[in-house]
Amino acid sequence: MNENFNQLLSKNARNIDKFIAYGTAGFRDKAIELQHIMFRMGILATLRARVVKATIGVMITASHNPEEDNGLKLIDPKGEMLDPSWESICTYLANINDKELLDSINKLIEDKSIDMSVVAHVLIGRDTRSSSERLHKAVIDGIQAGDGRVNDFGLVTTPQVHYAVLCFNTNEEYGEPTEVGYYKKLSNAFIKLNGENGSQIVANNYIPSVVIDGANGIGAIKIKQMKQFLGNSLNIEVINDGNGVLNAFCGADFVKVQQRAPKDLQLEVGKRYLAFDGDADRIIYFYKNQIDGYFHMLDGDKIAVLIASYLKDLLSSVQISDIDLCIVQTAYANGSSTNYIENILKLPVHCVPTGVKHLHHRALQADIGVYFEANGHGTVTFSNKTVNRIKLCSHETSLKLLNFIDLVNQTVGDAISDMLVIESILRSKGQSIQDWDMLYTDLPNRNIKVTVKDRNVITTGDAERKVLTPIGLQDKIDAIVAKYGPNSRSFVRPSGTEDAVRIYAESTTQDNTDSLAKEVAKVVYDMAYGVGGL
Ligand code: NG1
Ligand code: ZN
Repeated sequence: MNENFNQLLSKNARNIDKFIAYGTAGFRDKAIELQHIMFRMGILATLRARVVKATIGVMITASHNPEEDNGLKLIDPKGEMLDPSWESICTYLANINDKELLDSINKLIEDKSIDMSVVAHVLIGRDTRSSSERLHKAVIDGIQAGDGRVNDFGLVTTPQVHYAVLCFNTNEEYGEPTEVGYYKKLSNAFIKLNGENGSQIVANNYIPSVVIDGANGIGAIKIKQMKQFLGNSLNIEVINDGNGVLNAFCGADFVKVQQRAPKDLQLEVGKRYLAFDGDADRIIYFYKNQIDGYFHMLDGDKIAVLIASYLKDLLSSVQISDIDLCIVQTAYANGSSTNYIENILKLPVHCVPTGVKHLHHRALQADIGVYFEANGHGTVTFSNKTVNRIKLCSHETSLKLLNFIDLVNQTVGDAISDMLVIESILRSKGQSIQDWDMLYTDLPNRNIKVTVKDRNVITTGDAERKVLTPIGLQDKIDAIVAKYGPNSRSFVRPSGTEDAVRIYAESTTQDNTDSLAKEVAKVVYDMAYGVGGL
């Protein structure tokens, strides 16, 4: 450790005696409680970098959560989420006393036989939260305490850090590990697919203009920077671009959970809208329907279906048919989407627990894995074998596929990349957002949460679709669901990012769905507070 270790430690002392765990998306809590965690994770990042002998990433963000929250995610060498086997080490280091810290680090070095002479290269980025700058300094202190080398990306989106980590670790084969490199790679691919003057060219029902709700976050800043690289290929208007409060009544999470447009936005028929979340790794599309005049939303499920059906068509036109193309979802996927994928698209669909790491991991097992959480976080992974097969293919459409692959940020869900992917597909199909929406009709659904004393009393199985403990809770949920008839479904699970239990319900009408969600929430509440005999 660095000779100034104690000095750096005292700058970032642990003043809060509260347990915090590395959850679904790393650490996430009130920003004022995170200083010591950031410092310790900076140290840990240097150790992880030495173990894997590669560049590691750190992103400071609390994504779609409120401005006063913050968080930290660690990014492994291929740009993927931290290896789950290290999550317990993170949790352990985050919760010990300052006095135990140095000994614990030395023990970890010994246990894992970490070669401290290896150069530890850590790439770091942060979002626009007012606390992010201070917390970012704490991570840098940690990296210095661990004698690591910092590569400071400053203000960036989460997917930009994932992208850059992979670029470093592939010797730039994946792209240039800079922000400009990111913009160039994506813009070049988009322009090749859509034309330099795409913004002037209407393709049947496709109009080349979008309105982006930037959630008052980093995505708004970055898409504006990217405009100069995209040139005339797409018309982009950005709203909620930083003048308001981050994620407040706007952004992808607000639109998805509230099932309505961002506050103060008067939707116009014929316009295509989309919302990013606070760190630009989620995207949700929406519009005002010409026929019924209502707000309609196209979520991660509909995005996955659009992308998978497009890829299926392209693969068949280049005559590559024996490819394992699959879609990965979570229990939150709308039942209509799963039904459409299985029965109309006729593609395999896999359900995994919530959290991108689970989806990403399953997608990597396929030749082409399309994965999306219903909340709009997702991407596509292509195996090297598949990319090589497409490269060897002489059919002219294969070039289109290769450009498409370049447009995808394969490391993680990326709102900017996903938007460009979706826009390219809609243009290629000559479709409006309304045409796309007509693929299937979502079952009415509701997502609510109940605050409980200890969310971890609930454990789940079957990809979170069934409660294992407390015993008896699942029977109660089953009995409630049965009252609502076919196509009704509900499940509960402890959130990995908030002190809450989430309740999901789906049924044939919105009224039934809301009442189903409330009934299930009530049994969870009663269970948590000792009412109802569980
Ligand atoms: P939790 O709080 O574990 O439900 C939420 C999202 C996840 C994921 C993480 C990380 C829902 C229902 N859950 O996790 O999908 O995106 O945040 O941001 O949307
Ligand atoms: Zn996010």
